Parts: sequence; structure tokens; C-alpha cells
Amino acid sequence: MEIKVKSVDPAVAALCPVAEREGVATVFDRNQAQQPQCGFGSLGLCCRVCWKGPCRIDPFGDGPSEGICGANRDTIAARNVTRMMAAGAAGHSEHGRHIALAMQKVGKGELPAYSIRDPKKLQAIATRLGIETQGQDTLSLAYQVATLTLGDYQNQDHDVACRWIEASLPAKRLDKLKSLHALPHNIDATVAQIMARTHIGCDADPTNLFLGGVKGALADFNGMTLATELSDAMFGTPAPVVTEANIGVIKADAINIAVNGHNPLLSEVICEMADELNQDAIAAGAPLGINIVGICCTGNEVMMRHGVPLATNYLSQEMAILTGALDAMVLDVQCIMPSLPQIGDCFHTEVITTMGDNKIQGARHVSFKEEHARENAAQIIRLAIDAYRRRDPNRINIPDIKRTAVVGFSAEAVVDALAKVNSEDPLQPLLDNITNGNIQGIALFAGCNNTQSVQDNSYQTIAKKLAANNVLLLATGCGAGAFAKGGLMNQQATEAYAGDGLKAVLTAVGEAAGLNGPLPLVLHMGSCVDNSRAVTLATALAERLNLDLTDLPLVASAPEAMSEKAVAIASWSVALGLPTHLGTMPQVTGSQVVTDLMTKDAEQLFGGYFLVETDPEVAGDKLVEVIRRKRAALGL
Ligand code: NFS
Ligand code: SF4
Repeated sequence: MEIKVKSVDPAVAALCPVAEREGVATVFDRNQAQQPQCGFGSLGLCCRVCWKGPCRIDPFGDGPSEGICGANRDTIAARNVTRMMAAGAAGHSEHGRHIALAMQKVGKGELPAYSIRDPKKLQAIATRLGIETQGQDTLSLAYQVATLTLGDYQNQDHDVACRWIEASLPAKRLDKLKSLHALPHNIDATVAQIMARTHIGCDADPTNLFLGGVKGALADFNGMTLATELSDAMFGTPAPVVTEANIGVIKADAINIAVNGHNPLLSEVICEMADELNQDAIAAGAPLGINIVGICCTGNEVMMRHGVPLATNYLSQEMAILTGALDAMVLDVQCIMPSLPQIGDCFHTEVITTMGDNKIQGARHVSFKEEHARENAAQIIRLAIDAYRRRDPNRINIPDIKRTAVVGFSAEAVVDALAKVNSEDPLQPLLDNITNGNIQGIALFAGCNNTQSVQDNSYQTIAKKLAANNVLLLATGCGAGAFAKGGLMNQQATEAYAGDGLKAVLTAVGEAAGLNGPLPLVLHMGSCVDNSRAVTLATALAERLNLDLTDLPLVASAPEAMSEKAVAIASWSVALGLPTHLGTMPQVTGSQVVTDLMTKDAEQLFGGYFLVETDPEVAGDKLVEVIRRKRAALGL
């Protein structure tokens, strides 16, 4: 029989019995209840685009080969995956818009709870976008940067590409994307166009649909890049900080508040107000005061900027409540399980939604507005303090499981660390070590957890293999969570798993940067929107060598991808020229045409392609081989 709980996270193993005892269903139970899952849907051969449907194509060729309207398997699979790219782009770009609108108001002096904490970064952004900085004060510059950024949601001239993507990629890649008409001119329009062309009776050509989807994916890249960069200006550019990860960061003697979701606008203020209201928490009887912990990407955001410990990543978000010691879980947007309020009800936990367009049945809603951010945050913290008073000490069960994690490696932080080795030319030591083979290549791990794989296992297995083969490792999102929880983001992991060449480089840079030892085995680059940070670093390397991204020994891997955002990210990664590993089966394999487009034809067009391999051991070997071929092509 299949094992119900699929995770290598020891905290999950420790807390699932609690769920069982309490009669609470978790994601693992619900996954079990869904088996067997629909074969048509898994293959991408189910269409619900109109109400004549649903229609499905017989994968074995015995039944219908066309939907009622005449759409065939290729059209249906291509439409489905293209819509996923649009949804992902919408998610990241709404996040970006929210930040940009807030920054615009900061520039007008309308948001007292916020400021520009990193004026230097703001200046750098302005210069990058071609805004004159001379003689400008910080607030007016913030206003101009935000306004220009919002233009990427408004421009109607198809011949003018979005500003941010133009400012973020090597010239050679931009030329290539321009020649393929793949550069988005307007994020919102690109998403809307995908919705329009995938309506019943419109675009039915799988190649044309896929290319439209790629443009949407590049709009996703544009949206996440601006989200990352403007967040740095407002909240600070991350720099290395030592913290801890996994469920043991929840403390019995504290009022524990988890921040879960993606957008840092609220969580930043909650961190601030937690300091201000700490005495109230102690007065309520919690000797350690308020303890903020992170989940998913909001967790990554506050972890890398403030060292807030990470409780867990996507698949185990329910476990935080099962400790019986979580007093509130504060939700903003994306990747939040709608099951949380039910589990919260079973304990004393306040499950609080905060965004008008992300509510959940059964949750308390505190309407967040940037104008009232401090009041909103204070109200939420008071709800947590009240909940703490209702906490039942007999039901507390916090497994003592946590690992040290050194996090906060923004592109700037990586360059700063390298500058300690060569201040004149920080990228030179990295290039030298790639050339001499100490570092064979660079791999970016991104994406989610998925019930179709064993939680965190694929990340950890592939990373260990690549590290042993001297590949420099970067991670974001729930992948970063998997590494932090699994103890692969600390110095001991470098000692234990890095190949000799990689270890020598990580040690030399770590020592020079004053860390008294090596850099961590996997560099934490942040949340999912922070995948743009890895591109910033790769672009700097490519520009320096006057090469395209696809020429460099770079790979991306999303071993446990599940969300539409992950589909968008993986697709722009391919469009930027990177071989991109997926460890879960994309829902397209019912169409050989679409499968070939993604895994083969994409390479002719973009240089990048999808490499699908669900076995992590084999995937690791394949990625090592891809890097070896990239090096050989460079004569290395
Ligand atoms: Ni990325 Fe972050 Fe996690 Fe996947 Fe969801 S939290 S934005 S989508 S599940 S990595
Ligand atoms: Fe069926 Fe065509 Fe409607 Fe899809 S669009 S549900 S294939 S009739």
C-alpha cells in the first residue's frame, strides 16, 4: 500500500500523529482521498473552456480525438498550459503592482508606516531605469521610480517593451527575444491577451499558443523583478543573517505569530509592531514576548531581511497549527491552504486573512490598508495575545526540530562577499573559479512542494549530488525552505557535501567576508519573486563576458513544482535560455506536439528547454551532464 505521509521533513512525521489523534485531516489525507486522480486532467486532455464541455480526448485513441467544438489534443493541452502561465504572471504581477502603488504613495508622503529604507538601492534602480538622480530627494525619486514602473502595466505601444525587462537582461538575450516577438509591452495586456486567445473558438495553433504563453511568462518575469527590486528599496536589500528553520522555532513560552503568504507589505509592519507591543505580550503572561515565525514566501521575505526564523514551507503549513502553540496565523496572498481555519478552530489559533481579494471561509478577516498599516498590525497582534490566553498548555506539542540557516544572499550581498576577495572587480574571482573548474556551473532551485513527490526530498537529493560535483547552488521559495529545514543552508553542510573545488571557493569567500568559515552550501536568494535575483547575477556574468545567458553553465530546477506561478517561472527560465528541470509531470504529456514544443523545439527557439525527470537521483545526473556540455561548448 502507498504510504500516506510523503515527506522527509521530520517535523511532519512528528506532527501527523497529532493530526490523527485530533481527527484533523491534513494535506496528506486529502491527497490520499483524491486517489486515483483523473487521467485526462493529468495528461492535459480535459477542456472546460466552454459550457458545451467538459470535453476530454481519449489518450489511447479509442474514444474521441476532438472536443465538441473540434479542438484536438494539441489545442486543448496548449490552451491549458498557456492559461497557467497567464495566471502565474497575474499572481506575481499583482504582487508587484501592490508594491509599486504603495511606493508611489510613499513618494507622495501619504503612507506614514513606510519609508525608503535603502535609498542607495533606490538610486541604483533609478539609474537602471534611466531616471536622472542628480539633485533629487529620496521621496521624489521614489515617486518617479514607482510611476515609471506602473507604466509597465499601462503602455499601449506594442513596439516598446516593458521597462523592467529591458533593464534586466543581457543585450544578446533581449535581441533574441525581440526577434521572436516574445518581449511583453504591458503586463496586464499580455495576461488579458492570453485569456482572449484561449477563449472558445480563438487561437487553436499549439505553437502559436505556446509562444503567446511564453510572452506571458516573460511578463511574469517583469512583474517579479519589479516586485523584488522595489521591495528592496522600501524594506532593505537583504544581507547575510544567521537564523533557524523548522517547526522547533515555535516557542512554548512566547506568543507565536506566523506570517504566511507572499507580499511583505503587511508582514514588515507586523515585525515592527511586534517590537512595540512586546511588553503587552509579556504582561499577558508570555515570558518570551512575541515570536514571529515565517511560512512560505512571506516567511522567506522576513527571514532574509530580519532573520525571522522559518517555521516551514508550503506543504507543511498546517503543521504549525498542530503544535498547539501557534496563537495566530496571518495570511496575505497566494499558496495559502483553505483548510487552515478548520484546523485553527480545532485549537485556539486565530487564522486571519488580510487582503480583500484573498479571503477564506471560516477565517477572521482584518482588512489591511497600507494607510492604516500600523493599526491593522496592532489589531492582529492583539488578537494573537487574546488567543494566547485561550491556549491549552496540555495540547502543546512542539517537536524540537530546527536547523541553523545562513540566509539573505541578494545579488548585492553575493557581489559584496566577492568584493572582499577582489574589490576592484568582484565578479572576477567567480569567473576565474568557473574557468578553472573549481565551480563547474551554477544551479538555481526554485518552486514549490507537491504531493506528487516526497516533500523536500527531491531538492535535497539533487542538491547533494550537484554540490558533490562542484556546482554552486542558489535557492528561492519553498525550495529554499526545504534546504533551510534540511540543514543545507549552513556551514556544516558545505563541509559535509561540497566537492573539493566548490568547498575551496565557498571557504575562501566566506573567510574573506568575515564568516569564520565557508559560505553555506546553498545560497538563500529569497522568495519566489526573488528568482529575479538569480537572473540579476547571471546577467552580470553574461554581460561581463559579452555572452548570452544560454552560453553559460547555468541550469534551473523546480523539482517539486505545482503552482501556476511555478509554471510561469519555469517557462521564462526556458525563454531566457536555461535548461530547466521539472521534477513533477507537467499536465501536457497527452499532446506529443506540446510535449515536443516544451522539451525540444523550445531549445531551437530559445536555447532553453524543459527537462522532465521525476527521479531525483537521475535528475541530478542529468543536470551534471547538461552543465558538462555547456562547459564543453565554451571550451572549458
Ligand atoms: Ni513559489 Fe511561494 Fe511555495 Fe510554490 Fe507557493 S509559496 S511563490 S508558488 S508553493 S514556491
Ligand atoms: Fe469542449 Fe471545445 Fe468547449 Fe473545450 S472549448 S469544452 S473542447 S467544446
